[in-house]
Amino acid sequence: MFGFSGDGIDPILGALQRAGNSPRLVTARHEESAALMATGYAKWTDGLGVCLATHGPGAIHLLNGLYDARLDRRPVLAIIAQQHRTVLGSGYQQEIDAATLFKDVCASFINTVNTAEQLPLVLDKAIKTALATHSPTCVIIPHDVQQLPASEEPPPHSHGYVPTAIAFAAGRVLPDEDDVDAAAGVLNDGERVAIIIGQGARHAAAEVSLIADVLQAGVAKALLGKPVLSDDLPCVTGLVGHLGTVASEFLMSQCDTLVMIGTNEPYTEFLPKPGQARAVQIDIDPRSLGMRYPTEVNLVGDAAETLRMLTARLMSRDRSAWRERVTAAIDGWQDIIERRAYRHETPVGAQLLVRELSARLPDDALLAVDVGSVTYWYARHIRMRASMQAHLSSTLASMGSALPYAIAAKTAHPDRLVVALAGDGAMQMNGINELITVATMWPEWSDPRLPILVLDNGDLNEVSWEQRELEGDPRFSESQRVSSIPYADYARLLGLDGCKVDSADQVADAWDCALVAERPFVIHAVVDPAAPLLPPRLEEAAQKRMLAALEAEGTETARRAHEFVVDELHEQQELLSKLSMS
Ligand SMILES: Cc1ncc(C[n+]2csc(CCOP(=O)(O)OP(=O)(O)O)c2C)c(N)n1
Ligand SMILES: [Mg+2]
Repeated sequence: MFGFSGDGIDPILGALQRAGNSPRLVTARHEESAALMATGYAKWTDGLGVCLATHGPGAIHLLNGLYDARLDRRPVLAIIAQQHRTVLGSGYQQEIDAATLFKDVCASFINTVNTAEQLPLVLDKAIKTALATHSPTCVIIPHDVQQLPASEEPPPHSHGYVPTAIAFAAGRVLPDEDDVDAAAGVLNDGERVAIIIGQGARHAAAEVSLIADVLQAGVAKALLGKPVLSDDLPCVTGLVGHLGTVASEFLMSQCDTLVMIGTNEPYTEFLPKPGQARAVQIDIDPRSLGMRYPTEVNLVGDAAETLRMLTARLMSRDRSAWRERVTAAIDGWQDIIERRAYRHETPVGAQLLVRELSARLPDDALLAVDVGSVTYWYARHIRMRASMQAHLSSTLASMGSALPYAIAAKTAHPDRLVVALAGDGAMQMNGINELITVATMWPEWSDPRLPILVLDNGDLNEVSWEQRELEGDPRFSESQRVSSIPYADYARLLGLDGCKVDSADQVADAWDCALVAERPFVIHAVVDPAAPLLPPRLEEAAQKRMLAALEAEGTETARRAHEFVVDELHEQQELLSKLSMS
């Protein structure tokens, strides 16, 4: 349970203390972080996350982390307090209408407990609903209800009482056989098959890899699907979307058949053009089917089981020429990003830091990633493999996920290496506060290593690039500037370790130190804000907007950025042209 104290939950905290802090309460510095930790914990464990907050301001602070769970579809239970029932409606201190406030984020279940007998049934329902709907739920417990003695006995077997059980079962969801036949028909007809996977494929890596081989298909990943499949597989083109790869862009723009597995990828402009590909979609939730592409056959089912049914119906056919083109696209893209990583010297290229990390990560590492330019570098340069896992706030894309997610990872797996990747803006938003939580907790971790990379580009860089690309505006310094603070020195003040990196030749040593340090280690990397966050395909009008905006800025950084943009657009276009002629 991740939470933060307040008098509204004092009876619960007292009960936890009497129970020897079991279930365990981990205290964050801010309720938003606690809720992000609960969401992160749900992701790392593929189970339930729980957060706890007091009434009024504490409860309000939870909202963003709960929306993270809702948008990324994870089960989280929020337990919040309410003032004493005797004062509700009076406009009492810290009295808010919590049920109304949480109604949207916890739409699947929210209830106020009014008697001690009601508590078990409300908790059971809240937890089962969270697990069944992969969404956050909320239990509100007024202060005076928390103070009531809990009954040791089951409820009486009489009218007005409901006995419940803790047990939860999810069952199997399988598609209709006829639908699977129809899907197999589409795939058997396809010559150039593309697969896109999301987090819904997370228990189906072997099945995805097998069907990709049978179909000689390329596999692209949505951001949430990145940890699902090893980047070392020869069919994997990398991510799709604005932060995706040119190899995925080739795959999506040239395929004649599309298989979507457990994904709600929002950037549909990077999928095939509607009408270009015949499409089959697999999702466990029928509400998601046909919601991102005009699909021809929709299969409701568990990804692994559905893929097994589907693969058994496929005919073998020579599609090796297509697979060779996909492989050439992957190779071409790898050359491009390698060059990009080594292009910047001083300031250092953030890509170099992430790439050098990737080469050093053990197979069971856990990566907690933030929202910002680092998301691009994680997407493009980290090679997921074996039992590595990585999580971030993807659909809500809330800044400030890295540190809370890292703490949740260490809480779930104190024996594994966890690495956090964050921007300077995210670090100043909540990261430096949660570094205090890290400083409190690390001595109890059996593997105390937690390298934290802070990309100090002095900028809210991702948005600066969005200002240029989407609005054609020059970077607005007043809204974008981030002051540099000594992150590594601050870490050392807290009893952690750290170092500052401001040239390319220090990068390897920094990682080598951080990865063997006997305590959490902050790498304060002063990085180049001029590295462009280019999508794999950029329309000509947007290219012009972006370049004009950079010209209008008139700074040395903008001049360098302009040069990089021209060069990188050219190399992307060159690769795409070469591939489409092959
Ligand atoms: C809570 C929140 N506020 C604002 C944004 C909009 N936003 C997306 S990325 C970004 C910049 C992040 O800056 P930083 O952490 O320094 O990373 P950088 O892109 O500079 O590497 C902002 C402001 C957001 N996604 N979440
Ligand atoms: Mg920044």
